[in-house]
Amino acid sequence: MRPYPLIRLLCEPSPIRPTSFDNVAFIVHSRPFIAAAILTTLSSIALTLGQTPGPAATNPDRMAWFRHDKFGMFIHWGPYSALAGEWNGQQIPPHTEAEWIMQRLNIPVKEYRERAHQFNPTNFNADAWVNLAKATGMKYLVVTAKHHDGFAMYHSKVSEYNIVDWTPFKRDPLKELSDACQRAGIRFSVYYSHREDWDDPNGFGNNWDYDPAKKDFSQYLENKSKPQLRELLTNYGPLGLVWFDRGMDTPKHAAEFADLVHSLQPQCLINGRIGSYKQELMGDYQDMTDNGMPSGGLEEDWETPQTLNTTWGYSKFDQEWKTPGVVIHRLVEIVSKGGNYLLNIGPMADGTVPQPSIATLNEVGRWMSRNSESIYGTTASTLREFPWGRTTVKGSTLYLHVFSWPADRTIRLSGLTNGVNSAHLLVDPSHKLPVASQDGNILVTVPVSMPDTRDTVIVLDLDRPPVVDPVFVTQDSDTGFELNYLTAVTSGNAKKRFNRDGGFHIAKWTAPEDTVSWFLSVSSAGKYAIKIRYAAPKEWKDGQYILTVGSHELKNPVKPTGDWYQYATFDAGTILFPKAGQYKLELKPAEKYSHYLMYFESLTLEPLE
Ligand code: FHN
Repeated sequence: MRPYPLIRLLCEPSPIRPTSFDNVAFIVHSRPFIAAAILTTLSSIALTLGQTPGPAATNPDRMAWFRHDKFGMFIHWGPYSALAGEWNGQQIPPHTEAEWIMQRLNIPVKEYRERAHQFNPTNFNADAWVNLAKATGMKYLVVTAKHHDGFAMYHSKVSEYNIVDWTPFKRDPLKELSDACQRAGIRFSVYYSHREDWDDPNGFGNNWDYDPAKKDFSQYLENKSKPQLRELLTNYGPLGLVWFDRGMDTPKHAAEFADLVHSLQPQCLINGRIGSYKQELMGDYQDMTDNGMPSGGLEEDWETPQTLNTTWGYSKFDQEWKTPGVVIHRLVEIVSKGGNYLLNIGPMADGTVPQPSIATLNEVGRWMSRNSESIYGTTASTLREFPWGRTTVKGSTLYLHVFSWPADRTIRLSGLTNGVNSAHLLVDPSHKLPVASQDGNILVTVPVSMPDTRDTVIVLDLDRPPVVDPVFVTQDSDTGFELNYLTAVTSGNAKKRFNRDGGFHIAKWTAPEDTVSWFLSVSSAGKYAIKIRYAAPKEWKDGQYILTVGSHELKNPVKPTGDWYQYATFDAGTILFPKAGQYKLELKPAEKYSHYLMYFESLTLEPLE
């Protein structure tokens, strides 16, 4: 079939002409906002400030499997699974993580250890878990080797407080899981709580049994945490990744753990929770907050850990199971935004997986067995979210994931400038679907009834990888513009990123070629006040930024705001849009710096008169 002609949206960038800006004038305000300069101690972060900015070890080679696989199984399992949300007649509060029971109910170490003594999961079958992951379409598995309770779920020589030496079970589930993963072709990985340990007198977190003033954290690190990590990296074959949690407070400690991992297994990935959540995130990729879903557009590798009900470890009280449809939609949503889905199961004390989890995962697996081509190896879609569903991309193939079947049998795609060679149902390539273009939209005609009521996937064979028109930010007649990472177009090293404190921002830009642009559809001519919101530690104070519209330029210094993610708003001058129309606004570093320009959050343009 001949490709359809190039289709363009009405609001395309071409009408933007230099002449649009002829009358634009900038006036630099001399009264900048005073930032809330909370200059907390910066000594602990000085280490990373001098280094090349950015996540410590993003290595495309190492990342290849992670970028392809998309879907993993998380397993939270330990002595807390036997308590199942209750201890001595006391129940953990609703929606509390059951694996936190020791801390929530301040169970004394002695008593928790007694309960751990009785842990005997005689029905544990590693192949059953791994086969469940495989049948669901999951490609990697991350199991708790040690959670915050300090109990090792593998045979550790470092501490007898482990499942082999401390319980009647006497087997090493991690060894069995690692072997089962190898048999099934699933990538084996471990979760290790490296900072938090409620059993160790020097570990972080237990202040009900141990006096924090008497703790020697380095003793814990050197005598338990690092040696146990070394065991895991030595005795369980190649690990896909080490999943750290509740990061180290100092970059120095985090770097020691990262070095340990890479000295023993150079290909092993490290998640972003290895270091402090309040500083520049380290690791090969970033984890969203628990059950977190970004609005979209992130330009770094990421994953979101999510629960199947509301807790990670098993709780007999929590029956709020997600349906297969919800899980499939989340998987697609995450993958359409370029992320990985790490979906948790919380096995019970006897080693079996709760039946509702199995039922849901089996259904998801059925969907994956027909549609996984639209998940594995795909990349984020730059198309907008549509009311009917989401899109994923693989080269010149665009997958339309239709969650709601259109009553008029027409799927409308706006913003895509490509030609379309053909369209068909993924489950039936011989079933070609008619494609047309109308008013800048691509229209795909679908059958009357929805073949898969959860998500029917339609495959579009495009003339080249998708090229999407930029989004024009519009304004109501009397309000201004809010410009943030979502509508920004980045180039060079400027990247849209996640951070634990501020949510999302733009970072990694260090030179004038690292630009961030917005396309504005200005409906009210006139003067606008510009406010810029960002965070910048004091070491970035020599930076200057340039705002450009056409040939008009505004240069301002970057003012330190205090700590890493301490955002503040500053006046950045004014701008005159002489007439209604379309404009491009660009923000960039004025010169090359040895650090990021700023953690940019937003620009607002407020009409002045
Ligand atoms: O405290 C833990 C929690 O128990 C669980 O392990 C989750 C999984 O992402 N991580 C921590 C909280 O963020």
